[in-house]
Amino acid sequence: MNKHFLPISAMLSAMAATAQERPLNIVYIMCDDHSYQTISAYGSTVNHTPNIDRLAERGVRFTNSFVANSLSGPSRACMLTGKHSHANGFTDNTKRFDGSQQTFPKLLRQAGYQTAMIGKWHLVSLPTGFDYWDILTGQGDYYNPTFIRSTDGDTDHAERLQRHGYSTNITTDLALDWLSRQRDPQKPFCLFIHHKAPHRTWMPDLQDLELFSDSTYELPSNFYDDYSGRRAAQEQRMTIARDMDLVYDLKMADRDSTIHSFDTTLEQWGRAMYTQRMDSAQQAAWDQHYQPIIEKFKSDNLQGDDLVRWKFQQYMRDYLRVIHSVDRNVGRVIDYLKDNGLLENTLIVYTSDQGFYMGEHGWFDKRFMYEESFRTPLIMSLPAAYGGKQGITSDAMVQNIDYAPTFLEAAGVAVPSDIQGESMLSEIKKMKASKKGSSRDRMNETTKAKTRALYYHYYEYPDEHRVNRHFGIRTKRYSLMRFYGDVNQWELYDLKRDPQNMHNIYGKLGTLSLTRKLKKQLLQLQELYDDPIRLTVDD
Ligand code: SGN
Ligand code: CA
Repeated sequence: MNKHFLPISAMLSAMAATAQERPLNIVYIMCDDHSYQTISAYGSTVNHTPNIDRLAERGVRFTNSFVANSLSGPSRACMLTGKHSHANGFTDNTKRFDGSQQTFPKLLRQAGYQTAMIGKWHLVSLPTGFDYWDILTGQGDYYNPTFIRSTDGDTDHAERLQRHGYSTNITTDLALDWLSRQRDPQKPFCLFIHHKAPHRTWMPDLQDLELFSDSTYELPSNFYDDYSGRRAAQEQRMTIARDMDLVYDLKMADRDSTIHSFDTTLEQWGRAMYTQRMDSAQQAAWDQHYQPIIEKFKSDNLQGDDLVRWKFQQYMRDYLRVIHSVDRNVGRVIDYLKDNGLLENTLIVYTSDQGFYMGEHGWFDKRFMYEESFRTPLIMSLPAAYGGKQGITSDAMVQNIDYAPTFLEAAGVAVPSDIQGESMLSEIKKMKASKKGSSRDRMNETTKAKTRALYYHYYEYPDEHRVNRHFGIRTKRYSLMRFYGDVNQWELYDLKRDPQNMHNIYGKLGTLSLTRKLKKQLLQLQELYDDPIRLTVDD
């Protein structure tokens, strides 16, 4: 039969078959410290992120997405290896990643993928498993940042170079340049775009400085948390009131140095940060925005709670400006893929290395197994031809150790048995699976992901914000955590009644059998994952 006379349904299925045969590309966009509270697809009340929302409209938004260890380096190591921190060795930011170990980019590369890593890396050792890498040094700088690049993936060929401009724009420029000019178009690819933004000290792009200047933000309802019943929370050093610095964090680097930090080193760093890296034009634009704020701040001479409230507003404005630039750059990536015919065979992921406090408990930073920092935004947009569904929300319990097996399965690469995470692909293809499988299969698949308990272990203490070490288990309804080291304490939360982790009910009347059950499950997870640090059940 002449193909022009094929019925439309047959033509559509032929098109789908062709798309299925094209290997799937992966674009993995990860920010540093982006809170789900500041993404409109996640119900933000303070800003709009139309481009991140575009991804949610095209894919699956996970509402129960968590990390395994709420800190940058550890999170990245979990993501690369699909293993918890004790298993991949990168337990805190002082460690050095052992790049000789198995990672999913290496496995994809062996299977014929081209791999590239651009932006914040933060694993101390240089990247392995990539054909191209162009990484920010350390935490990276917002302005005129220094990169280390290897155009063939070989560390011996690495070169340092400083680039002019704003980090989020440059990282995106490099990613688009790699896509358009440097990759081999015959091969499928996996591209990491890792932004420094919106990490402390939340420095906006010059073009966004005037945004939100007139906005004021409501304090979270638990901003004045007194941390009663939670000793580790009493010990931390990450409050907006006490630990967020006027010069260093909030940019009140006045010319005559009358505004002081609570710490002289921090003040010196702050003053240097806002002068030394910028060129004269950048500096002038920066000063034009901040100097009047500095002058007003001085003349207002705020004290006590008025000062704390001012700090919160200033923090929010800068953070949201930085997010505005992230969102714009996510839009550039989506547009590029669309304009170049890549949207229909590319899995696009948007996430952060952990969540972040936007004043909840009076805090900035992360680390705790409390909700805002344990959770992380996660959106996965898989093209329809690969079974992806649009505009879906999944409440399955997922964690960043699950990304590696998900990407491997999506690429048709076998998942090694030592990977500890579980593929989320069936959640991403949920509707398709439910049409195909029997109702029993469907139940099993859904129940497992939905009722799964997650394991958490945080190690970095006392630096830098004095959050005690802790591990714990998170079921759909409860969080049980055990702080150890200087503070030895159990905490238990019923998240249905107490979603903000305000009331530690450990040891309270009526919680004994629940606690026993959760401790047993926690121990089972520690055994399953082979964590050498364990508790005894009656500990
Ligand atoms: C830096 C920050 C800390 C932050 C850590 C870890 N201080 O040390 O506030 O908690 O990074 O963040 S700063 O003075 O250097 O800004 S992480 O996301 O990279 O793990
Ligand atoms: Ca981070």
